[in-house]
Amino acid sequence: ARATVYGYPRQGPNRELKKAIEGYWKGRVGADGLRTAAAALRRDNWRQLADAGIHEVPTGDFSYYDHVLDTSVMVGAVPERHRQAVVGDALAGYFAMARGTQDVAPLEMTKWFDTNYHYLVPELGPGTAFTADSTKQVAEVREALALGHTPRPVLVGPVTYLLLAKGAPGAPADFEPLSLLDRLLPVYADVLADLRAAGAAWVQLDEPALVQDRTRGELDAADRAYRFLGALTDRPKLLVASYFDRLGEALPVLAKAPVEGLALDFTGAAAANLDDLAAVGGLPGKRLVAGVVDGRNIWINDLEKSLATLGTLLGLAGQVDVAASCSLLHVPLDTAAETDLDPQVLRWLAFARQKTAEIATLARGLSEGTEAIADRIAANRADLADRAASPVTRDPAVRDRAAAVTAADARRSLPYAERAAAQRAHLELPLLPTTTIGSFPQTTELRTARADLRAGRIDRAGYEERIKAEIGEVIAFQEKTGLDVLVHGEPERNDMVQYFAEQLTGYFATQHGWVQSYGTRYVRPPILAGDISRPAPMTVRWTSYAQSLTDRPVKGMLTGPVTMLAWSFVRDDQPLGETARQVALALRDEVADLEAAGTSVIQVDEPALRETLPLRAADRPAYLAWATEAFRLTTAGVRPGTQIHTHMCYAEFGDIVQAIDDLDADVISLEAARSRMQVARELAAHGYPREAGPGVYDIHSPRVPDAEEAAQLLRAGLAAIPAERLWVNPDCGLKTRGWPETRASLENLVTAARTVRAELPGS
Ligand code: THG
Ligand code: ZN
Repeated sequence: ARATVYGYPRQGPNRELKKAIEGYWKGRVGADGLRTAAAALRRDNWRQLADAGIHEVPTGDFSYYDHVLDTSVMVGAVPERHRQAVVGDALAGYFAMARGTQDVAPLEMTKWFDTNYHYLVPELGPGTAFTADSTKQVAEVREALALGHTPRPVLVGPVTYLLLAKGAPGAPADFEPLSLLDRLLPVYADVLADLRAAGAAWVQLDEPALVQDRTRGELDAADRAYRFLGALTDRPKLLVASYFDRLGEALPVLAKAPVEGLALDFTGAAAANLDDLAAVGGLPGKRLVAGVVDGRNIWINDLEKSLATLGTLLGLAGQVDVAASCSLLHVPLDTAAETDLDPQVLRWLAFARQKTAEIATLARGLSEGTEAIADRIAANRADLADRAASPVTRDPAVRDRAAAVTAADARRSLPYAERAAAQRAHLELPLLPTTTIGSFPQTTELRTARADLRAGRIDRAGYEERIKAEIGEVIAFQEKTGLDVLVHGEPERNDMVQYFAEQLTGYFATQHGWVQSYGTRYVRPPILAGDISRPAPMTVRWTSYAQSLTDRPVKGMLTGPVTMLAWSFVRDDQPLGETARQVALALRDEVADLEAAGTSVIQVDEPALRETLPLRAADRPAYLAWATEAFRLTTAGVRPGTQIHTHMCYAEFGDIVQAIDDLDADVISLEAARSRMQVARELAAHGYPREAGPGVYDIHSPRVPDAEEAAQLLRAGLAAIPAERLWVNPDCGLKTRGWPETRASLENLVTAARTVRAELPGS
């Protein structure tokens, strides 16, 4: 058995890649400088992998921005509007596709399956003509060979590529990108021939889209694709890789395809692949790459359990190799950089570098017998036992409280209609009330103040003076502009998850645990390691301070339990629903404290509710049940007159409208400006009974909508939702925007609300 990985973090130990690319964008680094920096990072990664005992290193997984975008370039799927830029300067054109320019919009970005990584959506149409450009893939193979490695190029497979694409602007509404398969396959054939000529013995084709529910037609397309590619004579050996779940109905298709290898995920629920594989008679004579190390969470592997799985698999394939379940792109680089983390907790963690070592150890154990790795197994057993028995992971008070939760705890005391009357009397808001989503611009001064505090250049009192001054300005601006429900602007928060994680017992923060979210943007997901409790109020002080400056209601702002889990590394030793319940109870206390301090409007954001939806429909009801229960547990303890808001920001709500309803929030704000209020119509079609604020201002662009444009969106909203239940707000928080466009846009938003109010019957 050999050890292998499908991909490695791209950024480098100190996010050197981010710095080089952003430097190139600002003109501080030339194209050659960027290429040199990137080559050095690839060299260091391959060296690290080879030294750890990885025998075939991945190539082509590196990217300046995104590997799906790289695939679009590889197959020549460059949208018309980016052609000119690409022809002029390939690198500049590449970034034009990724980020847009003054004149052209970028490709759309969306979530990579249920991870927090975002890819650029290929735009294809009936007229798309694919052409092979294997330059990048071939160059990386040559580079790795020159450094003495055995490269295995990793490509997005043709079926997944098409299933992730969308119709280009102007394509017929019923256009299906998968209909282009027969045109795309010869281009893959050209690339495979080039890779063989360059010296690649194996190529990996990633097909994670096949772990989702697929139609017969889509499974047939996969069958056709791999019969075509398998039948080619001028090609390397093919390893088709699946990950993020079990292959299900696609397993028999790929098992009988004329390819030399298959990679399967055996972690978590995907362990069902084991029985499924046995049921199809295994992979006789083929290579099976077994993903037994969790590639997207950060806990150490249970080596003995993995060895047992691997042992079973030995009887099911010609050759069994060991890998992580997916690319290591989704975990931070190295626990050794975490010098501030509790050393006990550190022993429970494996980042990319440690996972690589685990994979190599398992491969050795499989080949040479467990005695060869006896010392590792003993140490692993001790670390696992330490974690299981630690008071960090088991706090009896938290467990007793969670076990005592009743259905009534997750139910408001009165139905919406009666609450709404109490809230109307209490809040005295006009029709079409105006508000914002919570955050105001995170200025350079604020970031600098936080960095100064961390570095000891200013003390806590100095920092807090800065925050107070900012809150004062944000409140004064909102009063002057005429907004109805105000916010404090969140100047004290770095990230909406990290800020709370830092204050909850059971959570641990990293210093260098960066994970790519998109392009050069990274997040540092906190680690939810233990039972969760809240030692002290987290937000009451700043919310109360803001309320002391105004007579209008100031909204309290919290991140909901589902999003707290979705954007963290979550413990894997108990069901997610139990962890969500603990977080919900901690947040419930925060809600109670806010209410007791006089906050009558409290918003609990759940932007991640949609993105964590399980990949397979059969798994969704159970997820939605615990997710909505956790939200209700967070919010249901308040008085009828206290108004609960929530916020979500994804374009596709269609498949979770019922879940949105089940949250029983009094008011929901949603992203809607780009889709011209489509969400409002979807809510109306569902019969959504409560209040909603479909966004009338697209905050993802610096463009300022004028008052008439916002008024028109509002009128479109009114066509779906009656005035008594319609709110006026932007699409999302304003933290990524600058002050000038924020000021102008919110002034126009208030003007629009006033204009449309005056048009209402009876006014
Ligand atoms: N927080 C977390 N996850 C998220 C988002 C978030 N996932 C989805 C979405 N929002 C991703 N969006 C972004 C937007 C900006 C940045 C990262 C993810 C970003 N990062 C800074 C950077 O890379 O320079 C670092 C920020 C920091 O200092 O922490 O700008 O809002 N958890
Ligand atoms: Zn949002």
